[in-house]
Amino acid sequence: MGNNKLVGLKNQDMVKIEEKQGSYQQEAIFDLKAYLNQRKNLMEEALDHCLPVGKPEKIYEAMRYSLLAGGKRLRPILCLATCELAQGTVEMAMPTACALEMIHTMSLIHDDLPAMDNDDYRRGKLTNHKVYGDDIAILAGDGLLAYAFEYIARETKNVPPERILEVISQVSYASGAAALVGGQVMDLESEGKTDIDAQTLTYIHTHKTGALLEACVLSGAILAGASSEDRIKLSKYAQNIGLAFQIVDDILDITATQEELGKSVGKDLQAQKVTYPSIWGLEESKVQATKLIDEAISQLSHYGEKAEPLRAIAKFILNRKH
Ligand code: GRG
Repeated sequence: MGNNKLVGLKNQDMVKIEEKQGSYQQEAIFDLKAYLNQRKNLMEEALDHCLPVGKPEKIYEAMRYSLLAGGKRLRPILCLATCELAQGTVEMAMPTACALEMIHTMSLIHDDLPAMDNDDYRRGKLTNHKVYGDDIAILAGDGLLAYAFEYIARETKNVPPERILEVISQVSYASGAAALVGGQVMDLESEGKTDIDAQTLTYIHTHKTGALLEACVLSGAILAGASSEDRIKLSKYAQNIGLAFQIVDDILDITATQEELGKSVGKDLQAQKVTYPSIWGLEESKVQATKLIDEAISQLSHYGEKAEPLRAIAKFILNRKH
């Protein structure tokens, strides 16, 4: 997405987009709240069960500390919702959903370390290294990453083995140097540089944030045996919500409070980091996020009612306050 698309928006367009955000907000509050609450509770229970305390206790406690620290559980919820949309069941997708949250959590633990973003708070609690020390925090992340794949391989039931293998391949790709890790490296290398353009920023975020969100959607589809046509549509849905998610994240870093986010705010400005709002401004960033959500939802047009959860999640991503 280049800057050229962003210039020349008429006031009328802005008004329409704001009206749309408002109507998304109204629709979303009604159906989505109950759905997300129910799914979040389901995930909390599954996550609590998936990682019992073993020996040495300290490492399991550190892993559980961050895994069970709350969070929106958006990634596993996306995996379950996509599996159901593609005629699969919650049971088929649950081990993968738990594994995706383990990988997301490990990336947060490592991201918060002094060698990376150096944060004291995450999900409203002290960060892992603040409680357990840098050494155990690194190992808690490593433990969660390894266990995620063990858990998919060992616990997925009633799914043909070739689909499980494909999911493992997809999720490991999304976690590695070609995606999540690579995006983080580019992000670290961009720090302190003021000449980062929107294209580079988009590279960082499609890799650092978008790839795992896409793997959540795709793995649900793969487990259910979705056709390649469906997978293409669902991938496009995921890519659009992934980028919108990050634009909203950048906006919230400026507009939300520490209490709302459960982590330090204003970090991007403090670090003079290039973000979407720093390139486009706040209003234009909202316009762009809205367009991406519209595009995501348009990919679901011929799934009818069945796709309501994925539509609602897309709207939630746009309107979230944390
Ligand atoms: C995965 C092998 C491997 C290494 C990790 C540290 C690192 C490499 C990557 C950093 C990735 C990172 C922290 C990306 C930011 C993604 C993001 C916007 C997180 C916030 O997600 P939310 O809002 O958080 O869904 P909750 O707490 O609700 O789950």
